[in-house]
Amino acid sequence: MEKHTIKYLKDYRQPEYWIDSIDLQFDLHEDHALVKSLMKIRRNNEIADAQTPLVFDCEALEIVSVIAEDMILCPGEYGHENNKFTLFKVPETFTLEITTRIKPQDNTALSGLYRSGGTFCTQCEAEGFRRITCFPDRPDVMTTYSCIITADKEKYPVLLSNGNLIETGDLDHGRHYAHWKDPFKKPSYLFALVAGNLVCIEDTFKTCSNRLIDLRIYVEPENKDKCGHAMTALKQAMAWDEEKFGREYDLDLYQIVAVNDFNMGAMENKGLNVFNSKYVLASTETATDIDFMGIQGVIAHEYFHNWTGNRVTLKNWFQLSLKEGLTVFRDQEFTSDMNSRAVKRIADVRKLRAGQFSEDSGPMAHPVRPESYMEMNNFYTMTVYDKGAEVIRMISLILGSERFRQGMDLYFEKFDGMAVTTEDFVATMEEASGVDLGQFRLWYSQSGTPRVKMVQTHDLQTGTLTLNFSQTTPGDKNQKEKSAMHIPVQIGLLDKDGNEINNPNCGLFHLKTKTDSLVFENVPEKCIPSIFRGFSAPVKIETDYSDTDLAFLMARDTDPFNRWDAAQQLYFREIDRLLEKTQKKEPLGGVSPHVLAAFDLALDGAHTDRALGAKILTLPDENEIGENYENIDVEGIHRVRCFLKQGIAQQVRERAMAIINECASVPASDISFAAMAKRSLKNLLIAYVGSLDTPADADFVFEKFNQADSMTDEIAALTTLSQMTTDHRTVALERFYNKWKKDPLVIDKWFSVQAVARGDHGAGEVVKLSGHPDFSLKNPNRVRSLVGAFTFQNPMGFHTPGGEGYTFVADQIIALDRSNPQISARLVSGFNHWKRYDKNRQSRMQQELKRIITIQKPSRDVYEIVSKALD
Ligand code: 0A1
Ligand code: ZN
Repeated sequence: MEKHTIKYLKDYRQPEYWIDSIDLQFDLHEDHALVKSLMKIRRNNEIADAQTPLVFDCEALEIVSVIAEDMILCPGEYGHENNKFTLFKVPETFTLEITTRIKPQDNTALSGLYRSGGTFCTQCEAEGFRRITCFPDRPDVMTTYSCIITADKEKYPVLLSNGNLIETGDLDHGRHYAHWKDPFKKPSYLFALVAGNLVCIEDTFKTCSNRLIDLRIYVEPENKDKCGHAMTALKQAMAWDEEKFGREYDLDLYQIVAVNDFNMGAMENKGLNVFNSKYVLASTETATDIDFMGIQGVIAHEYFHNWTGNRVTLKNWFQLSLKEGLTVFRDQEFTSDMNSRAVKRIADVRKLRAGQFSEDSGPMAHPVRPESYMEMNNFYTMTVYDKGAEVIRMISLILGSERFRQGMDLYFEKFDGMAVTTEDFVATMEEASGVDLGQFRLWYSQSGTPRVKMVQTHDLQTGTLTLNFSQTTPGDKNQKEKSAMHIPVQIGLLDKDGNEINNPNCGLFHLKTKTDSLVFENVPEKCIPSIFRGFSAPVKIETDYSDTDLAFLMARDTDPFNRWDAAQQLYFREIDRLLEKTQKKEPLGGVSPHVLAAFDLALDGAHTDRALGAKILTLPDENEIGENYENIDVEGIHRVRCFLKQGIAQQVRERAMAIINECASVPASDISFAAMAKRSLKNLLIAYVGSLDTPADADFVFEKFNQADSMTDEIAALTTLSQMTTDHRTVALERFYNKWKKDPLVIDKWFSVQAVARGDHGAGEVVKLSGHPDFSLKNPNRVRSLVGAFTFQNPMGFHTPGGEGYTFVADQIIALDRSNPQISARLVSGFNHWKRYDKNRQSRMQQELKRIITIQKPSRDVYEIVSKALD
């Protein structure tokens, strides 16, 4: 087996040579591309001397020529092995010209220069630039880039790169060229090039200092009418960053290109973002409200990177959260300001609990600032992104918004144009605020999710209410023993009527030791504490609330997040009770009256805030439920969740019908938040009704499907139908396919709907779909829509006791690993928690993991995840 080496943060050294400038020339052809790179190189005298060889990264490159200071070098005069290019002796400063030949048309890994349909495009983060040319491909080498692209004019009329367009012109043989220059120094991961037959929609934005910026979104001609929402979002993001963070855009041009084949969501290349078309293209016929929100969020995310990531960049990849955690925090705040803060917070916390908490308790657990990695692409994780954002959120809470802003201003002032670390960020926050974040730094270095327990003692006689807190974090491979964290707990007290009690100890409590108590005086009457308001820290919370307390908080808490969270706890408890019964083979009886009453009350509340109402009325999904248990009972969880959903549906059917009708009138073209809220409440209630699965309900949902005039309603009805036993199911799926077969983003949805439905029927349907002519392992979106959705969102199907689901996914992983290791490795994590299942499933999953790792030459990406899972 090939040995894959591990890189350690502790081994970080400065680069030995700086590249002050690079002039790139790309000659693009159908069967190859020639890349000429002319670099001005300067020794880093702080750590290198005349004996220090120059070592560049290179991968999958053919070196055509090397010229150092006008001298042509022959192959013996430089080294080229093990993905390194070496010059053994070089002067202090010199120019080096390297020409490489690459094959974009064969690049199925979608890293480096590749083709998506008829378009050439690049993806250089994290280490793709080395697949284009020899270079010190690390983020602390910051260079000024120019780029000349030549290509056939008819096939590739649009030629783009970073920065400003300097010149264009025609060449012989029907070719043409464009010359781009980026005035800002940048690391190689932010380089980008696009060449294709694209059209653009244009707009402008006037900055706070009255500069007019040209905005362009490039897409394939047939999609030109689907870019309006993305453009609106871009302008909203530009205005918001000026207002909230004082950040103005710096170039005169901002370009976005949408491509169909992309490994991730989007990429923040300087002045030339490349996007997965899923996060650009939208019309109300083809995109759901969730898609619209996703586009707004991702467009903003990439835009915000211009300051948090590009102008201030990373010293090394271990610091990834410096840009990603911070930028996610910024995009979350943006979305909150544009829509509803509570609803956004609930969505983010759900994602964190289901995804990041589970990562934190599995074999891939790592701190927000990882200490080692085998393959960097495996560390674009929820821990780095989402827990990273929580860490920034806690800093802003601890400092307060004013001092946080001062800290951010100082951060930009001190580090503009530099490559820095999370430590630089935290130290700057301390410097600007005077707040000690010493213990807080553990959030960056210690992995795992802390558990906080709160027990109340209330002496009504003395009027003393004490909240006794304790915290523990389970040990793992990163640290066997965990230290106590600095955990900010946002607290309020509610009297029996739901009014806020004004007590000096309300507000922010800093839990810093293993145990601590917070004592409230002058509380002579029964009251309910509301803790971790707004989810003030990314921890697992255990409390001594009674069911009545939870129902009270669900109905009355002034903090909307905690109203939702109380509902979740109430559902979890009910599910736990039912689960115990199934495990003891006792009859389930009925749903507890207090749960039904609480649900009914929440339906009342949904009239005033539909979006929040829809969230409160949504049951946790099977993965979220499973996350509460060390040993996961796949069938039990499925069974009791269905039981609970049907029990509720029976009880509220009449009222649900009334609300569904009430919400039916909203026009499809209305994508205001209020309109989206109506649709989400309506479709949630249709799903409850559909869960009853009677012929009459099936007719009702089928009618909704046929009447739908927006993709939101159409896909919602189709999803509900696809979980029912009715014959309408087949008709609807077929009708949907025929209607949308020309639109790949909609067909992705068609695959997903089926991938997540009917897990209790086994994996057969999904296996069959993988043979559908529209299924392909070449397109990452398609893989995610079928195999990803099945693996991660269909626990019953994936964990089919006979192991067919495991075998199917492992087959896909093995096949994909040869073409696209990044996407393949993502799927492996479906097996990460194999030790938490029953013996039969454990051994089947283990067997598949072993099969994957014993294939000939597994990629570094897949090898790292599988070996950690098996360890
Ligand atoms: N920096 C991008 C995400 C991204 C990361 C890696 C990629 O290729 C391996 C591509 C995109 C972001 O945070 O949006
Ligand atoms: Zn990002």
